[in-house]
Amino acid sequence: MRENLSSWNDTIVALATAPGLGAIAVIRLSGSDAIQIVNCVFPNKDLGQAKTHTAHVGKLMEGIQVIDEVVVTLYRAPKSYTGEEVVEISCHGSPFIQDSILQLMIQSGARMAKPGEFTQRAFLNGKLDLTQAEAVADLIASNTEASRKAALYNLKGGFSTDLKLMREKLIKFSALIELELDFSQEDVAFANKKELEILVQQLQLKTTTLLESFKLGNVIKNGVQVAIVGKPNAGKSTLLNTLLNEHRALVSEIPGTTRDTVEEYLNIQGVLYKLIDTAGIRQQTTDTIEQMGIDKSREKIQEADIVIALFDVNTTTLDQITTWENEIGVDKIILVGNKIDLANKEKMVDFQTLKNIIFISAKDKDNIESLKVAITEKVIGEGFNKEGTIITNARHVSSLKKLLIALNDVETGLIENITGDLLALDIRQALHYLGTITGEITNEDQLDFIFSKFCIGK
Ligand SMILES: Nc1nc2c(ncn2[C@@H]2O[C@H](COP(=O)(O)OP(=O)(O)OP(=O)(O)O)[C@@H](O)[C@H]2O)c(=O)[nH]1
Ligand SMILES: [Mg+2]
Repeated sequence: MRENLSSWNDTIVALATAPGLGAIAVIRLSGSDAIQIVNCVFPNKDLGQAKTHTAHVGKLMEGIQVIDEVVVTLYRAPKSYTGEEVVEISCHGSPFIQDSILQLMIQSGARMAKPGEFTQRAFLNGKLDLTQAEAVADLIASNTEASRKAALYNLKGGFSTDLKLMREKLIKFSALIELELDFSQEDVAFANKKELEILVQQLQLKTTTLLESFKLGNVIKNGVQVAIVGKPNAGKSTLLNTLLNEHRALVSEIPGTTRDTVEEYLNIQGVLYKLIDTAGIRQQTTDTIEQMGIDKSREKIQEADIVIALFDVNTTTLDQITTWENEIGVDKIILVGNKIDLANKEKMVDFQTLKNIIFISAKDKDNIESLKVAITEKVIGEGFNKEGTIITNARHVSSLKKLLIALNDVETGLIENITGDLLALDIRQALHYLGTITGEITNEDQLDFIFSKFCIGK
């Protein structure tokens, strides 16, 4: 069991299902008095005698008044989510009943749980490590297949398994080096410095890979920003509508129709994209509102992860396309030639000399699938289907960065052949940062911050 970091001997209660009307709702209690509190208002059976993992039907009573007929499920410590005595009351889903039961539980001695307090208790009782607890929050918040998968992988301990292995190996070395210090008079060497050097290099590589995966992890969690930019009338708003399959943005043959940006979310193959339709960019305009729109479009180009540079194949020259490519950068840009339904063959042959252009008709919804494939490839590249851990949490990134610095110090120390006591200090520092990720090393403020982001009842 982990160190007792807060006063959590009391019994907490919260609604575990979404608030509002539903067929049924679940109210959960956790703490040493959980069973007793419910037992007091559940006259049908003596729950005090009931075994763990059993369900019981009966009436919840407030004095002589029946509040609801419910199913009570018991989980006795330590075989429960939190590791404490847990009771789940499945009641009828009216908000009035939910509220009445919560009040009844509070009158009987429970207190309202803080956000994430159930999971916090699970952590404090050693049921989950910190990355797993954080994965619970991510799983609840996940809104795409990809973010669900990443969270689930971490919940199963995928991420922390990697780190724990690293930590164990390093602890072994730390112990050997500290042993040497005890025998310093006798000039013995327990730790093989060459092996330590190899281990440190492996750890550096692993840490760097984990840090790099955050780019993708962040994208999975928060969505990829895709700006659609181009000259006025290129068909940007038409493309947005086609991708979304709805008439979201205004379309007209008048250049300069879109003034402010229009943003909508789209899910392609389990990844969330934020599509941003922008005002058409032209070199010169006397219209101040249009100019403001153009400035904003340029801002969006900077901010976006991907930029779809859309051009009308009938009015655009090869030079103009090359200019776009240079300005936006090959990494970000997807070149898309629009209005192929109006194009003449000679003009199209011209464009064929440039690779990587996708030709579409936004209006006729022609070749839109190829564009979606190009978008997916751009973000995900080969990285996505690769096995392995994806970091999705900013707290982990910050600890991993510090870990990398500490590992570099160990490496430098080895090269410069520093004394054992200094080397041991650097290794301990690296161990510390590894521990802060999985929660072996933590403090109350940090925990409160992490769990405050959970919803109440989890
Ligand atoms: N023939 C044809 N017309 C298109 C196509 N895509 C867009 N259009 C037409 O081109 C005109 C301009 O389309 P919009 O989608 O408003 O263009 P925009 O790039 O958003 O223009 P601004 O908002 O002014 O910058 C409209 O009349 C569309 O119907 C296409 O693939 N083929
Ligand atoms: Mg537009």
